[in-house]
Amino acid sequence: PGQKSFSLVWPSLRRMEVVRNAEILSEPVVMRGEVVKGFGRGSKMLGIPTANLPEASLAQLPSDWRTGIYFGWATVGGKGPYKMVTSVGWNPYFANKTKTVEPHLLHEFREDFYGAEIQIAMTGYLRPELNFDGLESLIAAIKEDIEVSSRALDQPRHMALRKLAQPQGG
Ligand code: ADP
Ligand code: RBF
Ligand code: MG
Repeated sequence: PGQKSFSLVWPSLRRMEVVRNAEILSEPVVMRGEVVKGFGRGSKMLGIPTANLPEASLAQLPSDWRTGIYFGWATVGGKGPYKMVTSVGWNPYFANKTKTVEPHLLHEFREDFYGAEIQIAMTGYLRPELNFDGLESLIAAIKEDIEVSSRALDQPRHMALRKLAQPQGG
């Protein structure tokens, strides 16, 4: 049973860590912009597309806003709100030179929506951006972020904040 308990214990420890940090923000941050092109790594390398916000929109972040993985709600072209999880920072795994804000929407879109107006409301914080020993670990972490965020956003106190992502600000 020694080995078996290891494989059972590790995933639950990791999960507990992330859940503990899935906290609601006392001051949610709303951002908007037109979806721009990035390096195209999201869909191609990770299988997880992210709708990058323009660099200029970073000015909408409070100056002391910490980088990391956030979650909340997003509307695109007036549709939604959809659940979303957003990476804010330099993607340490890829050592990016510029800071990006990249929301992944928990919704299947039939087509790309480059150029569309996106509005995101970051209402919760999950974890800092991390480096990983390989692409597989990064992908696994992102998938867990998506699961944890989705469950957190089902809670009434998060549902109540959906209106923050409305195009007019709500
Ligand atoms: P890029 O580096 O150009 O951002 P990605 O591989 O991250 O490329 O793909 C992002 C694009 O995929 C978005 O700009 C959007 O048009 C499209 N897309 C399709 N489905 C989604 C989704 N569920 N969440 C975010 N973007 C999506
Ligand atoms: N990149 C990292 O280098 N480290 C991370 O911890 C990390 N976490 C992410 C979590 C989520 C939910 C998402 C959507 C992206 C994350 N990324 C992270 C960014 C990822 O590297 C980036 O989206 C791709 O490189 C495509 O631009
Ligand atoms: Mg992207």
